[in-house]
Amino acid sequence: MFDVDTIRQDFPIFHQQVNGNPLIYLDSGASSQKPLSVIEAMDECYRTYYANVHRGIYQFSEKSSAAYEDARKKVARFINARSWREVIFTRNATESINLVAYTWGRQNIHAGDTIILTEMEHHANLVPWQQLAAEKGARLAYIPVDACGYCDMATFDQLINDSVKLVAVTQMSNVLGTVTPLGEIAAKAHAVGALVLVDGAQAVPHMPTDVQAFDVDFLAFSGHKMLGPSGIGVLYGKREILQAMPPFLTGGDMIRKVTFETAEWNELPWKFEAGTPAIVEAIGLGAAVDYLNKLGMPAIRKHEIELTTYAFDRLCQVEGIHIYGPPDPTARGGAVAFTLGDIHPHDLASLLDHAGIAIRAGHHCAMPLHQKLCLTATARASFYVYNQPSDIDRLAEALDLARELFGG
Ligand code: C6P
Repeated sequence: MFDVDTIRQDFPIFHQQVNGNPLIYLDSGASSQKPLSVIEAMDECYRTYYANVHRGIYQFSEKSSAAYEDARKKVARFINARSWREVIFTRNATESINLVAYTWGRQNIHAGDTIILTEMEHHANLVPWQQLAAEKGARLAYIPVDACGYCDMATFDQLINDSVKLVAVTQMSNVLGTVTPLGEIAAKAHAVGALVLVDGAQAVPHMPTDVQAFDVDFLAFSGHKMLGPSGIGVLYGKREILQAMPPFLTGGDMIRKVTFETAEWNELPWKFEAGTPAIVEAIGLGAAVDYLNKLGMPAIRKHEIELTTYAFDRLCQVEGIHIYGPPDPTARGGAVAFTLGDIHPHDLASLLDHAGIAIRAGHHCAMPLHQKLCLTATARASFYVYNQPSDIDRLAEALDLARELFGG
């Protein structure tokens, strides 16, 4: 059984009150809270064995290096990569996607090529491709999102042809919650010789991930949304593709040999990790992976479906609410964007904050999607392992109160 009361005991942040109320944290889509095991793993490193990695021939450096590389192996197993060499540590999902755009993209995208995205991409998986397309004379095409928030796969079938070199899609929308049909997209993209990059920033923390089952070429995600610290992200890439790519940043650690004239690159994954990496953050991410594995990713997904089902039932009782995205909780994640009458989402968020309820309001870095929905902003509640139905009750009660106050 998924025991939220026990799980909450592991998160020090919930041992306090906000304005005299228990904290109701409904913004894990932006960043998750951290369990004690993550905080302690990082604290232990700083207190007892911290040193730079891959450099020192002394005990602490060897221990730090082993812990850093052990974290990589945990991440590789977590996403079912064929090898730990396919896991590159970056700062976040944004940097992971930029890495691909600047290296593979600059090498492989040419004038007349097409890059397919969806209409619900986060700016992190949109702006780098806009930049690349403008530089190379390539074209962006979008899989439309229908009125219920589902991908229009019939249009995808029309878009996919020999000019397509990359399909870069979110696995789960941070606004609509929509889960993208990755298997179908990857099969059809590969059939025309295109590569598939998946923005897993919202999905990897919330459901089992298997890069081999989906046969994706690149997967980008961030540690801070999956109980780990900020400052650490992951780029997974198929080994043969990573091997053929030029490096992203150059400098220390990513080289094998340097002369006054030239340099040879290190082997994978270090070829893409120039300079001193986020050592302690990687160790924290490893501890987060341990924690998620202990709960079990299938159980985490089940809990999220149950919470989302409850949220739809309960929030729909709030007069004037409009919830965006697929109504089927099994076809979506637990990011629930909504509007309440004509109350501005920022006003809603700040009113809820007084009651100790943290939600996000704005365009959630998905401005084109909001333009399509004819909205400037939405309010968004997003759930994770420490949320429970009573959090949604509190949210619904606060929204009722907001409607009375603002007359929305
Ligand atoms: N979305 C949200 O509140 P970074 O910032 O690099 O860790 O993650 C970027 C990112 C990429 N893709 C998706 C689908 C995302 O949701 C995010 C981050 C946060 O929705 C902050 S804007």
